[in-house]
Amino acid sequence: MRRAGPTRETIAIGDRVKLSLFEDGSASIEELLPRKRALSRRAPGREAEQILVANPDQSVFVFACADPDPNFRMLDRLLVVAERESLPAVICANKLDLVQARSAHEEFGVYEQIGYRVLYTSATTGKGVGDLRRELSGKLSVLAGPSGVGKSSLLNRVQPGLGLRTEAVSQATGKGTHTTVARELLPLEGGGYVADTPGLKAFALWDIEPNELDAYFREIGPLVKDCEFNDCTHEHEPGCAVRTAVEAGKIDVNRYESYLRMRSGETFLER
Ligand SMILES: Nc1nc2c(ncn2[C@@H]2O[C@H](COP(=O)(O)OP(=O)(O)OP(=O)(O)O)[C@@H](O)[C@H]2O)c(=O)[nH]1
Ligand SMILES: [Mg+2]
Ligand SMILES: [Zn+2]
Repeated sequence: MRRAGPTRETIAIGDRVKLSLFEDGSASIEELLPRKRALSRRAPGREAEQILVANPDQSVFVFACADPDPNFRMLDRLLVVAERESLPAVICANKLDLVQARSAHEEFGVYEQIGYRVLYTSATTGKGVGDLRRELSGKLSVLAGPSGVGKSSLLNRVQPGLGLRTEAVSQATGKGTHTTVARELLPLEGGGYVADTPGLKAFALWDIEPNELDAYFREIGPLVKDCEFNDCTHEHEPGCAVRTAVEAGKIDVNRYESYLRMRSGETFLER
């Protein structure tokens, strides 16, 4: 099946397949069943889609409050893909122990205001880990985010015994060291599965047109009908309801900046 061609046909974790079973107990994959949804990106360095996890019920986007500092541009792109796929998204603000709780709530609170659940956690102190465990229970979840933010550490706290390898952030670069190398589905004691994934160096959008973006920004979509021009790009047109909302402080300036960058096609770059 790998030889069958484009990456769309490659099997990813979470995929459902049809097997032929042989008498010696081995099996072969005969058919890839249609995907309900997928968390995917543009494959680094190739014109192709790369499926990170197929058929997840929910995604947990993990970022550190510090060490490394949160990359909100990447979070915004992950959220766009989740919206496109109708994939429920939870945000996890980890390493809460490294910052003042108030500043973390200010930074990540922007996402709570537009309707996302944000879990404030520390894999070191255990804070918020119970909430994460409950969130994961009974579903197929994917944890995704940059390297070094504590995805594997959190899962080790959620379920001691998983024994996932973790590694300190590099002092030289301030970045994670890409410790987790394989995507894998881990069965949870409380039911469900969670996919630990290798830290993302980049998360570029695949197959999303600029004019689709309105619908994938929860705070922008509902305003578009109030723009004067129905093909408004929300960049410079007069009578733009989106820019009016940004100027009035009703839409976060950084989210708007993310929107403009995605619109202009700047989706290849990490920052
Ligand atoms: N202070 C603090 N350190 C943490 C926390 N969570 C994880 N760490 C540390 O951060 C480093 C990276 O943690 P990992 O769990 O390996 O990070 P990861 O996201 O799985 O990284 P990759 O597998 O490379 O994607 C380790 O040194 C952890 O001990 C936390 O809540 N607080
Ligand atoms: Mg890891
Ligand atoms: Zn507009």
